[in-house]
Amino acid sequence: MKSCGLRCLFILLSFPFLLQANLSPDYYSKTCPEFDQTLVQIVTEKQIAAPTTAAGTLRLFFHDCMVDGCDASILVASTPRKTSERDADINRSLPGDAFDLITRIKTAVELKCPNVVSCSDILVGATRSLVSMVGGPKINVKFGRKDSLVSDMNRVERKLARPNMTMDHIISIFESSDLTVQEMVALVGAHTIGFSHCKEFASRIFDGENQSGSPEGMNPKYAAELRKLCANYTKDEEMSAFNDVFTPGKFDNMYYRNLKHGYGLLASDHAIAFDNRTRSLVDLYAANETAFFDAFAKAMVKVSEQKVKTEKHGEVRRRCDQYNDYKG
Ligand code: HEM
Ligand SMILES: *[C@@H]1O[C@H](CO)[C@@H](O)[C@H](O)[C@H]1NC(C)=O
Ligand SMILES: *[C@@H]1O[C@H](CO)[C@@H](O)[C@H](O)[C@H]1NC(C)=O
Ligand SMILES: *[C@@H]1O[C@H](CO)[C@@H](O)[C@H](O)[C@H]1NC(C)=O
Ligand SMILES: *[C@@H]1O[C@H](CO)[C@@H](O)[C@H](O)[C@H]1NC(C)=O
Ligand SMILES: *[C@@H]1O[C@H](CO)[C@@H](O)[C@H](O)[C@H]1NC(C)=O
Ligand SMILES: CC(=O)N[C@H]1CO[C@H](CO)[C@@H](O)[C@@H]1O
Repeated sequence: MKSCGLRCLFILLSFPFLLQANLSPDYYSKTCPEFDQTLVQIVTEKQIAAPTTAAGTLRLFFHDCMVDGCDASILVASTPRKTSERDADINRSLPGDAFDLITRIKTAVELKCPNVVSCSDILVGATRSLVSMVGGPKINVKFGRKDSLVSDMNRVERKLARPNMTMDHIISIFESSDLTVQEMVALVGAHTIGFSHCKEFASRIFDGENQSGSPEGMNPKYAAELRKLCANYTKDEEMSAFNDVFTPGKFDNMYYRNLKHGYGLLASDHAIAFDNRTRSLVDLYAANETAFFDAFAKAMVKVSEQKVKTEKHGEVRRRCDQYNDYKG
């Protein structure tokens, strides 16, 4: 006791923080120096071969991280006894290319440094690289997450917004994950890439008294095009429309500019441009792409660091779709 003095005091005071995961940008620099280069190489190949990968992976990231933190729980396959997160109804349309990408990176990284790099870190790193690859901001993420020991579909429903929810409800969902209205508006800017299946917006264009007109505030020509595209959607469930009709593959601020002119695809997209709690932020990001990029990158880092699993509550999965103690 005599020999430690101030140092002991410091250790005691910092004890609560020591229980948190120790994330760092160069977490793997000693244990797996090839991690970053391997990841970037595979991400690049995949994005060139399948350009929808970026949007699919970004959405996968968001769905993983919103439900109990970024812990790769979304990657776990259901077993006969338990339906996992990725098979919750809301996840049914999560894209195969993104799952495939994570599997490829994991396989390559395991060959170089077995049992070191977590699946959650792979998903976070891949998302970061893809966003900047398609034109978005540099997101300074850290690593050192562990993968979850549970994945339960019942935890999904309360944590993810749906397009037909009221703005009050959507805001409360983000707030329950400690995200502000400002962070919510910035994060939804992710809809500058990717697409949505017709069923997600069909009620806007087909239902109600304006079946042959257009829903309140939607550009009428745009509505007519969507009705044509989705004419068969109940039979052909794959039919989908770009979230950002003008620059669908580029990460830019066009999403916000679209909203103001009635080119919002989902009801929730349209609503944030007109609700008085969110409208001024939409105006700001529509006018200033740098402001959007800064806010998006910051909010993504926050999402990526919430509720991270430590050694005690997680593991480095050997296979991203199975817990290490899986017995079949
Ligand atoms: C108001 C909150 C949100 C709602 C209601 C919402 C809803 C949806 C829906 C219904 C789709 C279409 C899915 C499909 O048909 O396959 C979609 C796609 C997408 N969402 Fe969201 N979302 C929200 C926020 C976010 C956030 C915060 C992010 C990421 C930071 C995000 C990223 C994406 C991406 C990238 C796609 C395209 C996926 C692809 O092309 O495969 N969304 N969203
Ligand atoms: C919203 O959509 C879901 C399916 O996507 C449906 O189950 C639910 O009833 C809808 N809610 C409202 C209020 O329309
Ligand atoms: C239907 O369209 C008309 C004309 O565009 C508009 O005045 C009316 O508010 C719309 N009704 C609904 C329920 O959207
Ligand atoms: C709708 O489906 C029918 C039969 O499956 C097909 O003949 C028709 O071309 C489809 N229309 C569109 C717009 O996809
Ligand atoms: C938003 O509008 C409601 C009424 O529609 C009003 O009570 C509230 O003060 C407004 N809030 C802001 C921030 O303008
Ligand atoms: C755009 O936003 C950035 C970042 O917030 C800020 O530094 C810049 O001054 C803004 N530009 C304009 C023209 O307002
Ligand atoms: C419950 C359900 O429909 N689950 C589906 C989730 O998505 C996968 C493919 O991504 C399907 O195989 C499951 O049937």
